[in-house]
Amino acid sequence: MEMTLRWFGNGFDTVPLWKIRQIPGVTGVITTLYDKEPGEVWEAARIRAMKEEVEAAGLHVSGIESVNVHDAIKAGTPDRDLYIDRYIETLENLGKEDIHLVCYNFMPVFDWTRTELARVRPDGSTVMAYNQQAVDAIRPSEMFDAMQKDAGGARLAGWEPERLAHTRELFDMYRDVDNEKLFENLRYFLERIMPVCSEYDIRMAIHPDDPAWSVFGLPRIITNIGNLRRMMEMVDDPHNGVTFCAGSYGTNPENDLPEMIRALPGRIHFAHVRNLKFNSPDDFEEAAHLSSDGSFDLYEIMKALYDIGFDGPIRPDHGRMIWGEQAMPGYGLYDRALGAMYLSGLWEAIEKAGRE
Ligand SMILES: [Mn+2]
Repeated sequence: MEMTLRWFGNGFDTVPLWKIRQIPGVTGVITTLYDKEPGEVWEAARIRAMKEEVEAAGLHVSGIESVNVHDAIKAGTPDRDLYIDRYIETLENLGKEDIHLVCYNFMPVFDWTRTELARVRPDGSTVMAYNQQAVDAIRPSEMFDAMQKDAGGARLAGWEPERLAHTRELFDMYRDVDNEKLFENLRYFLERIMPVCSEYDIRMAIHPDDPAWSVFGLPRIITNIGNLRRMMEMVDDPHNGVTFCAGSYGTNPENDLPEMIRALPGRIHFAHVRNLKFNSPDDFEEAAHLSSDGSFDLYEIMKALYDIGFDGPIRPDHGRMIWGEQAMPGYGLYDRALGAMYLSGLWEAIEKAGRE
């Protein structure tokens, strides 16, 4: 495995590359062109400039998170082929620049959903949290405003204001899309992009829906092992793989995380490893990575990744906001650096024990 950190790019991320370079063991970043809207082609020159900037800091681009998929593709509207052509062009440009991992998601309208971006924990740190009653009490059109207000001016990944200004139209687009239709649209998309992925050896790594159930009645399919198996089988190509995000699958306590990992050898291309703390079945908050701070056994998660021979990038995921840091919710430096060290420590111990 390679330890990495997500980086949103100069001008968007509060964390500079030189600080990431100083986290022991972190050799790469998972980055993006944050100003690109879904459906836009990523030009070769922009990709090259991003790569050169990262390499000048002594790091390398381990993968892209994310190249977002246009709603026309997810909803399967008649103009989807145009957007798939553009997606293919972006993949081609990434492949030519020697980038071989792309994370994406297939969530309609809303990306990841939280009801609080800064819940205060007993130690004074703040974290993102989710409460089902709070979601049930709000209209979808209010969700974006609530998130934006809490974000304190930060641009939230997956919550592009340009796109979400049209929440109502977006909901209309998905009116006739149920889980079956969404699966079908995903299959169509994957079948069209697999040739370019094979040509440039680009591993596509779908990110799970977060939380792992339907929100506001919208269809959601990347939620459990049964659906993942279906997705792997419907386009049976090693380039059709997953991002194993512990915090997203873990929102549903029925998902046995180590068991899921063991069921997906060769198809996990990227891992997000973090912890959640459940206060009740309907309420969870993000915790420190340390197992004892939350509800997951991070040792067992890392052990399962080790046992299946996982060799892709891992990144610590959402961190708490600690030590007075001001940053995009979930994406400060300090707690993610602690997370990276903890995960590296677990990995070292597992690896050495495995050699005995
Ligand atoms: Mn994730």
